[in-house]
Formats: sequence, structure tokens, C-alpha cells
Amino acid sequence: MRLDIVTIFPEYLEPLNVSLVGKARARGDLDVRVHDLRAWTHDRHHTVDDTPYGGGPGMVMKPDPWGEALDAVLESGTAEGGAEGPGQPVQPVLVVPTPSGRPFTQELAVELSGKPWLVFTPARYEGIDRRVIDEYAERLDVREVSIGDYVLAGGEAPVLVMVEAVARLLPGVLGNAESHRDDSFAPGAMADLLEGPVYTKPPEWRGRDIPEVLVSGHHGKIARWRRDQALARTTAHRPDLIGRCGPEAFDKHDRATLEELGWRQGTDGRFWLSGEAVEE
Ligand code: 6GU
Repeated sequence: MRLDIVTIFPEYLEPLNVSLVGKARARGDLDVRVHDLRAWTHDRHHTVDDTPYGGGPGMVMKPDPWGEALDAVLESGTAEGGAEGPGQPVQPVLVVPTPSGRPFTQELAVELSGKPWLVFTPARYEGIDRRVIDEYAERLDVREVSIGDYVLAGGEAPVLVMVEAVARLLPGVLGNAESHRDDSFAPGAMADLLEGPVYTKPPEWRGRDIPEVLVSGHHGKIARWRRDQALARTTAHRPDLIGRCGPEAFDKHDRATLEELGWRQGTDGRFWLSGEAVEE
């Protein structure tokens, strides 16, 4: 997979040299190219922003540097390992980080991990002149995405988040393909529940034991215990995830556990939390 990132803070993307993503790059599984937007300015001050039309606070990123930068990146474009095969022209997906975007979810990470080429455009200030996004949306698959309900000063940290979420899904990057299956938010298996607690050696630490079931050797009991822990954790931290599940998401034992956690089943089969959620 090829990733291009155009930014006024290339050094902000240094973490992409570390850990899982850094190793995938070193192995050649990931081709990451970070570009300085100011390379496509032509004035002495390398100006990338200007005042907003219509007035108001802050500055807006000028369309010209972005247009030249994206044209140059697109022209450089043959992504290795694309569906068309190495050396064939491929169009990237343009990922535009913005707090006004659609939520970045595990589902989108999975979708993007199947693409041969992603181009990210992290912005500073109040964002990029709208015409840039409209222009490239006529030629490319453009995704405006937000990583959560809070406002950051720029899109670079969201790019780090998204690249890590996507890269760990690439074949060979995590090492163990099984590791994805039980991910909190992985579509399927643990059906959108948060993961419960995990333990390792030693069996006693500062007077604290581990749950006995985990050393019982009863794989069925262990799976059931983990499922109950996931239901309790999800009830405490993300009750909305249970509320949106259809009745088919839960077996008989799940329903008993949910009831103990304060959930009641409505006439439509969905669960609602009666009274206070159980505190963790
Ligand atoms: Cl993608 N950008 C900025 N600036 N703030 C955000 C965000 C993105 N997602 C959540 N907050």
C-alpha cells in the first residue's frame, strides 16, 4: 500500500518511522511519502493561508498550493500492489481530515486497508478552501473524516491515528491475523462489544490474584467469562453499543447477563437500560 501525506508540518509525521508502521515501511510493505505543502508555494514567505471570504476568525488554507501539491502527487502515481498490478496507473482515495467529516470507524479502516493508495491532506487553521475538495471529488473518491467529537488544531494527529488503524490491518503487519478477530469494534465475532480485562504472569502481583476461571482449563467457561466481562465493560462505558444491537446479537446466557447488568428487553427485542448503568 502507498500512502502520501501533504502537510505544513512534515516533522509531525515522524512517528510513522516507529513501531508497527515503521517496521512495515522498513520491510517495504508500506510506501509512505510525506510532502511539505510549502514546496508548492512560490512567494518568499511560502504563504499557505489567507483571510476568509465573508469575514470571521482565523485563516483559510489557500487553494493554489494544495492544487499544485495534489496534482504533483497524483501524477507521480503508480501504487505498487494495486488491483491493476504493479506499474499500472491507480487512482488514490483522498482522505481529508476535518472535524466536520464523517466519523472514522473500524469499518472505514477496514475499507481503506483494501485500497492500494491513500492520499491524506491534514489541514491547519480553519481548513482548506472548499473548492479544492470539490475539484478533486470530481476525479477521485474523496472521504472527509473526523476522528471524534472534539476539535484539534490540525489534521496531522488524526492522520497518525488513521494510518495506524489502517496499517495494522494489512496482511503481515500485525503478524497474527487472528489478532484482529476479537478487536473491539471489529465487525463480526465479538459483535461490537468492548473487550474485557486481560492478565499475564505472575499469578499474584501485590496481593492481587487473577480470575480463577482463566487457569481452569475450561475453554468454554473462559469464553463465557470473557463474554460476560465484555458485556459489563460495554454497559459501563458504551451502553449505546448494546442499545443499537438487534436481539439476534445475544444468546440466552448473554440475555441473563444483560438483565443482571440492569438491561431490560423491549417489545421490539432491543435492550434498554433501566435505572443507572452499573459503575465500573
Ligand atoms: Cl480530522 N481534524 C481536526 N482538526 N480536529 C478533529 C478531527 C480532525 N477529528 C476530530 N477532531
